[in-house]
Amino acid sequence: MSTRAVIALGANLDDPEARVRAAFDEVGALPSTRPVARSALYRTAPVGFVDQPAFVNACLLVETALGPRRLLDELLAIERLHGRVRDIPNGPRTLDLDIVLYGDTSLHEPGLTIPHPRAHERAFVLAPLLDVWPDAIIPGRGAAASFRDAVRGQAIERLRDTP
Ligand code: PH2
Ligand code: MG
Ligand code: MG
Repeated sequence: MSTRAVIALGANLDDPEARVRAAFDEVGALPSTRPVARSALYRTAPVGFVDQPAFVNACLLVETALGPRRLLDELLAIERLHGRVRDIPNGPRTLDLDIVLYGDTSLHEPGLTIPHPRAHERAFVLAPLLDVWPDAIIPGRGAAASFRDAVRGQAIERLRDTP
């Protein structure tokens, strides 16, 4: 049995655009996982810790038979392949891979909250999410599209259509 999951990709160090492109391939090649749709790439202003370079953000829709915890472990391994160092919370990174949605699952465990708790308030997640899954429902919150207006003021720029 497979589940539709949305992975958010983000990078702002060491050729972020190339890293996000590579990560589309790497996540899509995970075992028991099939890539379904890639979003456009977006250049986005940093949120949270603002004194850092602009990000490149995107989303990948997959169908996967991996459970959420196994999927997270695989994503963290890909981050490590990209030399991810975790020092400043919300700080600069070569690659960040977050599970935004995993079917209609809601779960809250140490190190893993699904749906991503801030997805609905961040344009850099919502815009690419709507590219790959316009009808997506964020469990406990409602239609992803219903939050579009609320994030309209946030600085994001469509860099490139679906690569
Ligand atoms: N990720 C964060 C914090 N801030 N800002 C942008 N624009 N894009 C991100 O991916 C991002 C962020 C923590 O994961
Ligand atoms: Mg993140
Ligand atoms: Mg993360």
